[in-house]
Amino acid sequence: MDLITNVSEFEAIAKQKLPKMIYDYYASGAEDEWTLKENRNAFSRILFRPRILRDVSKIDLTTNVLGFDISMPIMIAPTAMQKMAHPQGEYATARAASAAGTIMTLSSWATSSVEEVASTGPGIRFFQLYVLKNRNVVTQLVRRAESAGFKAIALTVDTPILGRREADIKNRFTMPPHLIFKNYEGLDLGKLDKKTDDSGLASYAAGQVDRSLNWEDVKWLQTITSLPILVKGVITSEDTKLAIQAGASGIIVSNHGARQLDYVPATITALEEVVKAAGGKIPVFLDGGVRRGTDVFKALALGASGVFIGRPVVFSLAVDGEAGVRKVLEILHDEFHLTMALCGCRSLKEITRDHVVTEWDRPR
Ligand code: FMN
Repeated sequence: MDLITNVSEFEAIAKQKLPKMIYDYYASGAEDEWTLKENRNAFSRILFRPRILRDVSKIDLTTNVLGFDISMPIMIAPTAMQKMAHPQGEYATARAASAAGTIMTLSSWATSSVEEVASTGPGIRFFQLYVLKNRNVVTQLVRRAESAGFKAIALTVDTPILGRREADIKNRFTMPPHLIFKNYEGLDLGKLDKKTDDSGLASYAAGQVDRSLNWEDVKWLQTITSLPILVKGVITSEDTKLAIQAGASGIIVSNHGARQLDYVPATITALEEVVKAAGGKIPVFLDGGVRRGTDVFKALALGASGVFIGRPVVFSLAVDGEAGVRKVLEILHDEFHLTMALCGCRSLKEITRDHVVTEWDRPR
């Protein structure tokens, strides 16, 4: 691992180490994977306008998210079933996030429960919620997350039905038999169906996820928890306004790592529309394709309050467990620090729209 110098290198090594069915599940996107490529490519259409001679001998990367101080604006997105990548799975991710002083978001479909993740020690953690048809299960789980010390709910709103991930269909994806959705242990919901003629996860989601989810439910969620709610999966100004009206405490501009609707824009392209509609009322975060410190800077310059990373976590887990995830967070931290220095910014507040020029800007 000593020779790894950037985040993307973890993927190639993970591909060699993981069984094909598991690697494909982590790596793939929906249908033509146009959005998957675009999530990365769009960052390359944003260039810097660095400022020079600004005394960058001291640089402060710290920030505050929903009232919590963290070391850098780089956090961990929820990704399901991390024990497929490494036996320590979510435990390793939680420890790495906490060592780096940043936030981990635990998936509803994790292979470790909210209580188990809490038992790894102190750390600021969010819980990602899939709303199931069985609202009793949802209510109990949200309350368990709250009691286990989780600080916010990231409500995923882009998945009424699972996107068509062709690799999973071809592989007849299913969770290895020794693993379960640990948050649902003891309920009838812990396991994926045995072999289906489809993706096992797609069939599971079709059976359990509540497709009737709507804005009223965002209000309902606030009646069962006092935790702040981040709406994860907004990419338009219209929905940003509705999220604010529904009482959201923040928005995550996300296309689910390009695993849901193909041919939606890259999140970095959709970001400014959402930021403008939010009008500073609530913070806007971004995930999707963040692999470089320069990507983090670009997102902040376009108005994000922070970013989340998904695949780099599962790939680095596969390479070296907790140490792998620590290394990914360290590389991104150091690259972001460097970008700030070379752009002449000493704190996140100094990062402005004028530090970048995008392909969609008018010529200056
Ligand atoms: N998003 C959720 O809201 N809940 C999940 O359980 C979940 N599982 C995921 C599993 C995998 C393997 C991947 C790649 C993504 C998953 N996502 C899930 C989406 C991520 O939270 C995030 O939006 C996305 O991975 C960010 O893009 P990136 O992978 O390019 O960083």
